[in-house]
Amino acid sequence: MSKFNILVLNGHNLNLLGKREPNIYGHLTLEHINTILNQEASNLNVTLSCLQSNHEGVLVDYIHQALNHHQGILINAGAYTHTSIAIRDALSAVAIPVVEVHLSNIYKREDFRHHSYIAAIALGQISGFGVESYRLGLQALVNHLQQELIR
Ligand code: CA2
Repeated sequence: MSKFNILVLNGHNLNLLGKREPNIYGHLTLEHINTILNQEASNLNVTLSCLQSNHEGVLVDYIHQALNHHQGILINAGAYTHTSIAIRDALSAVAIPVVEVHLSNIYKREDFRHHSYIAAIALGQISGFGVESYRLGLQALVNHLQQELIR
């Protein structure tokens, strides 16, 4: 059985993690989060491609390029979560299982963060657990892919 390849996508400003607003987003850098995720991936026997962009169209391109390369997508689209029909349409178009994650609990924050364009086309959403949101999201995504294989 070949290993699942998971695309981990981070949207704009997430490259600033650990460098700004640690009261909201914590002290871990994105590089550190990716290291933790790669450790979890090796426990789960999957491989990761971790990408970040501050540009909506680049994120759409990464999603398109996932076709035939990745079996699942773990995404924190940042503020694009609340604005981007383009990213939602790209995720729908490639039809690769998606789990949406957020470091902060978006429902405890401003009203404009309460709506996600991605949630309705995702397997599920995990929000509010810091780096654990990513780890739990990866576990849920891999579990889903493994269940699909034996069905
Ligand atoms: O909680 C999350 O993970 C968010 O996706 C983060 C987004 C925010 O717009 C969403 O509503 C919730 C913002 C990412 C910005 O990241 C920064 C990191 C450090 C300093 C400043 C921004």
